[in-house]
Amino acid sequence: MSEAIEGDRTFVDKFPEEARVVRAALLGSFLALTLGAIFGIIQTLHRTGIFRGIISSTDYYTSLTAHGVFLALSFTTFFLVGLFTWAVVRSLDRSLIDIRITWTWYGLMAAGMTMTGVSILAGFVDSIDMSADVLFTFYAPLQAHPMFYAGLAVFIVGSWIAGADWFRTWLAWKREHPDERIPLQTFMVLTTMAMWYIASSAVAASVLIFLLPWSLGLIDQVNPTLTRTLFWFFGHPVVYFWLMPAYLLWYTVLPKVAGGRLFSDPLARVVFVLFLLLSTPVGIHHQYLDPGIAEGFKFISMTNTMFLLLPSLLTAFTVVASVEYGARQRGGSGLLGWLTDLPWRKPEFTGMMLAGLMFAAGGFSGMVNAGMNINYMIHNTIWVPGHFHLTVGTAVALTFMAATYWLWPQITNKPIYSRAIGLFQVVLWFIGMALMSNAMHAQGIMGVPRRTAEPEYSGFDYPAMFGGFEELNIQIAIGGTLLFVSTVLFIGNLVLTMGNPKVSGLAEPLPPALSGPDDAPLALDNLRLWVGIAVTLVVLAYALPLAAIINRGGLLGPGVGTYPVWLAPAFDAFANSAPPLIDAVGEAVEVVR
Ligand code: HAS
Ligand code: CU
Repeated sequence: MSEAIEGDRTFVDKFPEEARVVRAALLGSFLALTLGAIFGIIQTLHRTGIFRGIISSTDYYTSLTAHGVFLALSFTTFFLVGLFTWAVVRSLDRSLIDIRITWTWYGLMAAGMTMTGVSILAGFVDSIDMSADVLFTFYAPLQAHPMFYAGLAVFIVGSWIAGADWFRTWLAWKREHPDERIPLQTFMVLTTMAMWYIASSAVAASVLIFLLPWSLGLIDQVNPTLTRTLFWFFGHPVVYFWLMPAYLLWYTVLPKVAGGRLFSDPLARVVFVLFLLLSTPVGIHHQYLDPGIAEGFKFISMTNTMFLLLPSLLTAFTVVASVEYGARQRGGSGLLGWLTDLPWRKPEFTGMMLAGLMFAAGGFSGMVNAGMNINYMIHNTIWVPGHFHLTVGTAVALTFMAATYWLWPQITNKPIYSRAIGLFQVVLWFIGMALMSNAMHAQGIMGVPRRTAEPEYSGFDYPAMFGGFEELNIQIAIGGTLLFVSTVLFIGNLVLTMGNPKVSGLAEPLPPALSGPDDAPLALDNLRLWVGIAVTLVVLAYALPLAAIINRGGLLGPGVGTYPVWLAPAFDAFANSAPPLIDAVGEAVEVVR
């Protein structure tokens, strides 16, 4: 087969088996997106007081948990596993080792998320004795039905096997290509997964050792500070687990879509290594207001967080430089004039660019969060949801949706039903989020709490800042509604795309970087070295705080022995029988004398 024809083959032509897995993962992701969006519109109308007729305020937490788990955990992760499978197979140009293993992890993840989802949704049905209103952060003292935790455990194990699948495929490739550098997309997948193994170990421990046995009644109580700390050990790096696939797309797909090439492959590798090193030893920045952790540990976490800004600032530079290169290739000129020479009519391009622009704002609100003293002002206010709707809700979600317009045809051979609707949809997301998130930030500064069904309090007026409470509520509701409409358009467009006939000629090969992998020092590809340093940093950041928490509050909370409750009767029987036994022995000794 000639090279030209080879280049014309899409991913699904070359790897039909893998394409099926990628499609299944993306469909799982979009199902979660649909469910999450429904709870989103319910909430936005409920908490702003525009319409409170769909759920009662007591069901608000069931809805909020469903919204968070379906969108933040499920939509993101299913998209990630689909994208990573595509990226590894595409960049290694090689099939996965054993597709049965691939389907196994997919099945585990789907089964786990179904269990978790069912346990949450059951909370709406009074006749079923099951609920999991623990929000997407699920730490104690909130307690869920055991099925919630069991589902999460199965889901996480599935993701671990997925990582192993990609690592093994890379190792097999390495044996076939001993002298070659790790292709960039595979490098990004491997560093992300190495970070994921480190981060998720803590939440797996928390679920399996504490939360699940506690919810099953095997242990009586847990140490809440400990489960919170283990959660945030995972809860911060998980945000980069969502972001890194978006970065993979910004680095490797966006420049191509812009008509250019990636500016620097080595710099991209540096960014992913920095994420591997620095994502985990910072989780305590979510706990600045937790009383059980010493200020010094919080300060260390803040310092590490400020270093963690670096990879994103590097990304802003590299990605914009690559896009500018594309514009200049198309004849763009001038200091900013090149911006007009970009393909703004392409939904994949405009969507990813708007996602990047929003992330610049989300990054700045992240810097505010990260400052220990300013954090006291915004913590637990609706500012924080404002922040993460810019980051995970736009930088990540909008990038995933935009990239779908580019990726879907290559894994199905079907052109998108309407690219014009796609363009409208991504712009609508941007406008909706700009309204909603800006108003959330403003309300947060007024002190409006997050995670509250009815944040208006009788006899209390929030101080007017950049607009009154009511006015900002309306902005939130309009923004939230536009986001819902945007999601409906995205899903509708995709469903109609599925009805399109298959065509040929949809292949979009990715060009090599301007400065390629050979310009990068070999040490960058030494994954063992980076994992070693990452683990060391985590130990340095967490060993002392965890030891202090356990020392003060015990493994299972203050005043509780470290044995399971079901053993307690045996211990009691033993303790009660001991004194009479000792007496009896004493008497017997007397008698013998
Ligand atoms: Fe965050 C809370 C600090 C990034 C998600 N964050 C959260 C929560 C979530 C979340 C979900 O320190 C709430 C958890 C909960 O329920 O309680 N966050 C940061 C910092 C960063 C950051 C310092 N967060 C993220 C990302 C997320 C995410 C990414 C998801 C994907 N965050 C915090 C802190 C809290 C927090 C505290 C706790 C708050 C509290 O008190 O509860 C940084 O990583 C941000 C760095 C980013 C930048 C921006 C660089 C700009 C770029 C744009 C390039 C432009 C392009 C387009 C490509 C420095 C890369 C150009 C376009 C043209 C037209 C030219
Ligand atoms: Cu964080």
